[in-house]
Amino acid sequence: GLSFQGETLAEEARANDASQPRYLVPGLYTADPSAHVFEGKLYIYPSHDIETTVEPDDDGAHFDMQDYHVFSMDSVDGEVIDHGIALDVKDVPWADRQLWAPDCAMKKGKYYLYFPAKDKNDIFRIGVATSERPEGPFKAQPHPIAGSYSIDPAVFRDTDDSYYMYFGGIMGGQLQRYRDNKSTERGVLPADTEPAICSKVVRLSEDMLEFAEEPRDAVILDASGIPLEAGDEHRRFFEAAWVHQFNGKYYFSYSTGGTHKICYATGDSPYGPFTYQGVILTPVVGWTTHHSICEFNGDWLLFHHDSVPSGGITSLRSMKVTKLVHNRDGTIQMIQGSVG
Ligand code: FUB
Repeated sequence: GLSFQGETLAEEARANDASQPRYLVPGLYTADPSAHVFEGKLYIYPSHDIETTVEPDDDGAHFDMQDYHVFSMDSVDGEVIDHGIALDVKDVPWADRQLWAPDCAMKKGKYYLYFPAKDKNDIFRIGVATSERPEGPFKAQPHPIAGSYSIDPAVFRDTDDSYYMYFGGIMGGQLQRYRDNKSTERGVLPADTEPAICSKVVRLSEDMLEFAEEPRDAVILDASGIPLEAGDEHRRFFEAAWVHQFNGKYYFSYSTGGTHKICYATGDSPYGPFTYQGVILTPVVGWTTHHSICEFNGDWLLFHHDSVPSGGITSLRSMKVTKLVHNRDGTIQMIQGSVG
């Protein structure tokens, strides 16, 4: 009847309105979407979630991903093209399992896919694979990046064409096992009143295949200039770093892990320090939250994921896109996640 038709039309209107979240790939579980504009199109580099018999544990063993697909779109409400398998764990000589959140960068017409995986000793490292095309296929380097550790690489191209990688994630991401870029005996989290563990930031080498220096801490300060404390679980960094630039400022955004928020902090240098500003995305359905931010055809977009389409299964996520708005004062308007 009429009301049914009314609902259908309302749903269609919603599907065509980019200010409402849009699930991008109904047929495949995808997460941690890193989006970039390459060759005038949107390219998305997500994790590829799969059903697994691996038992869930606190280290995230059930996030047992084995390959990456790359997606592209001509417009934010246009068709999403699945370019198929861009890299498979069996073609990465050093990697054993768990292809977690990747990112891609372009330099001089070449494409570099950065990805975390556990090596044969169950230690997360970050690898790089190269291609002539943004959609791949990518060919992995024989070894992980020397000096790399932990997870979630995100590569930011600065206005002077230097490239910086942000990386790290605590708990299952193993970042707590390191101090001063060295592995410690076991991973101990700092006491609640000690400074929080920071995301790492490192400039990449000219050839994009190595670190050009020792990774540094991307420190997040509170409004009075004091580093956030480890016990400040609603604001401190957990994983999923991303950096974008707006009006000359560097915006460092990240997940708070167990409090399930995407927050952001701003600074004047790609190295930070960054001053905490607020929440970009409130909690979504599923334990993890992970995003990217990019500008395309004059719109700022937030790519993220949730577990709504899988009925709430944390390791079966679906990526979505919604518009993001910077206010005139440089703050970002908070976006409501799928919880509440
Ligand atoms: O997708 C696997 C891991 O879950 C990512 O690397 C984290 O950021 C979290 O989203």
